[in-house]
Amino acid sequence: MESQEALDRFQQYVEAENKVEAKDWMPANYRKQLVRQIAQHAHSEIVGMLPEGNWITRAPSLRRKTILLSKVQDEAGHGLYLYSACETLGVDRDTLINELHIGKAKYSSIFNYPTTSWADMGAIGWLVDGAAIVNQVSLQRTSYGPYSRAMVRICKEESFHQRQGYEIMISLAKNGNEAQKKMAQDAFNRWWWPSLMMFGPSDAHSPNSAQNMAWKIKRHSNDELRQKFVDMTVPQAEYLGLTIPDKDLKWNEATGHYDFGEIDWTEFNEVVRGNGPCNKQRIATRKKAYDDGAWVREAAMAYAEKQKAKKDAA
Ligand code: FAQ
Repeated sequence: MESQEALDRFQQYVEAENKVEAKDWMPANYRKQLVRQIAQHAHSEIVGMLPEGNWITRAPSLRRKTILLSKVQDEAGHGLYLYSACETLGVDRDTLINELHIGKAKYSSIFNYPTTSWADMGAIGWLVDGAAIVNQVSLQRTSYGPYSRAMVRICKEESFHQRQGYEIMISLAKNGNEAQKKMAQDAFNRWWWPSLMMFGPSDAHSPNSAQNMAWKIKRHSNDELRQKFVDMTVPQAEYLGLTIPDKDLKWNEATGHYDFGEIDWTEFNEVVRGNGPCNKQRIATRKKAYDDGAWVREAAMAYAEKQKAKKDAA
């Protein structure tokens, strides 16, 4: 049973901007919320490799291929930092991965959309990594130390990712021929709204926000971060000469922000429930990769045991 005194002391500790470390006392629900969010984040990085992985063999040049390959590998690294951060809270990786495979753990809705043209690589880097950075820069100040430190490292890499995506968009939308401009606009039309959905439900419908903001797990609300992303991205789209697929989007002089149209929450909820265009395919691919990799895990364990036995015998 957690005493009110311990809970109050914890609250004061996080309010004073102290970091909570793995061995510190923490409320059971704080631990549970962190495992939920960090695991969802880790799964997103790993499943997030799939839409772009689809284009590695079809990149238009050797330069583009090597850049995309490195980017996708970086996402795997982010997944590993995050699984490690989650393990510091006392859950093991096999449990987390199993929860993803059986549909118990969520991952970001964005990775359930198909990548149908090369311009999607530009749109993902620019918009999806761009949205991820807005969210993750805020999370650098999260109250849990291992998560916060993972975010600092991840953000450095994500900013490269965002720039490589924008550079693809410059080549296609600004410097490209008519067909390339059309391809860039089509990718933008398909990725704009799902990118806004990445920030989660509106604040009024976000059950986890109030407590997690109080504990400083989250530092900004879903709507605050979404607005920040819109304000940052609209001028970038204008520079590219792209049309924002939202007839309600307009600058609001009074608020100093862009107003934008209503997100299709029915679509968002369907995708989160597992009924997006690619949900089944994504999980099936992950499960197959995991099963196909069983021999690698077994070999690594056998090697570690052999080394340990040698060391113990010496
Ligand atoms: N998709 O109460 P809230 C990346 C769920 S990384 C699916 O507002 P919360 C890098 C939510 O889990 C992208 N589910 O939840 C990359 C909750 O469900 P539960 C991932 C969503 O946690 C780039 C329920 O709805 N980033 O992209 C989504 O306070 C390119 C109620 O929502 C992170 O995970 C969604 N979009 O706020 C990789 C960042 N939104 O568990 C490859 C860390 C909400 O109660 C290529 N996470 N849900 O059943 C966060 O900041 C937060 O968890 C939010 C959601 C903001 C995502």
